[in-house]
Amino acid sequence: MIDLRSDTVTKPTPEMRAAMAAAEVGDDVYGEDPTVNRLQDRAAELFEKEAALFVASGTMGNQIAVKVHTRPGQEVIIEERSHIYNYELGMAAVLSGVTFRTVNSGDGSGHLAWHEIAGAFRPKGSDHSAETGLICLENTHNFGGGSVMTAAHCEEICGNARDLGVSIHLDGARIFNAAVAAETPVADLARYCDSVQCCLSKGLGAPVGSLLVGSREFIEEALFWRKRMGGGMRQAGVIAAAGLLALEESPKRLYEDHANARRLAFGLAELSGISIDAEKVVTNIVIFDVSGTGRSGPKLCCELKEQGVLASGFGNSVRMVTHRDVSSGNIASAISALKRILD
Ligand code: TLP
Repeated sequence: MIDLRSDTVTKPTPEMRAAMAAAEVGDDVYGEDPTVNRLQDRAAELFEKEAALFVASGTMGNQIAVKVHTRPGQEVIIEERSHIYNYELGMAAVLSGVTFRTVNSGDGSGHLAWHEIAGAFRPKGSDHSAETGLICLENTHNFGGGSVMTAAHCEEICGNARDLGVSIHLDGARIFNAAVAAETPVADLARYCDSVQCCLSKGLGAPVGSLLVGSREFIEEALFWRKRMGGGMRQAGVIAAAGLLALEESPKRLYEDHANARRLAFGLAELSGISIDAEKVVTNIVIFDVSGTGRSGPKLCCELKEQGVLASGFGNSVRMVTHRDVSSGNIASAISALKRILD
């Protein structure tokens, strides 16, 4: 099977497994796991923020951030197709008691322009409306097709938000993909954000875990919420050891996934009934419209599965994600499989 459903399917490398077996560990709830501490320190250093916290998943990192930044009854401004809004099971309502004000990014990229955010802003003190408590960004934007928000764009949003006294959380599940595509360090892509969540278990290939980074005060509060959510993981150095390798080594090879995604996108653009702007594919996510094939996304994915290719279908679209465990040969095979189905 050629598995293009997500970059979450990557398996740990032999080096990761060796590092996990040899990891020095302690009880992380006492703050005594040296490998977890090294991972957190290294993340804080890479993002040039004061502190970092190792959490079980991207969802946990994002939801802790929403909790720490907001008070119940506030509103969070967020792009309509964002992960925090769509795919975290309504947890912001459950844990933080906030509502979302979603905004559609006019250019389709998933990255809101400041004027789009400003139009949704609600000040404190209204008799009727919930005040804006937080703005969430996503880089790369998953359902924007892995699109990248530049450092300048992020800086403009953060500067304006600061003037309004609103914090910014960045869902940087794939921020290293953004950094490679933009040839910009992750620190610059997240410089003025109050917090960032970065997944180790997607393109970076670790089996488990995410990092939440921010100010010391923010991380101290985040630590309480991680524990309350059952995220105190004891000898977590066993998984943090893979995370350290993911952080140090994996970004160096992400350009290969991006090249494969482009190869895939240009191959797909040739097929009848498929609609995609291949030029817009700059990281590892390829989303294409299949309505011209007379099939829905899920239906086409069922047919692809019979041909040995796994992809995700939703509505009229299909998503394919490249990662370390798919080669350029696999990409050529996936395109041929689709061609066989459509011919
Ligand atoms: N994304 C998964 C699915 O949940 C859709 C995927 O296959 O892409 N932020 C972003 C932008 C994400 O794409 C994801 C996972 C998360 C957060 C959540 O991370 P986890 O799965 O570790 O909770």
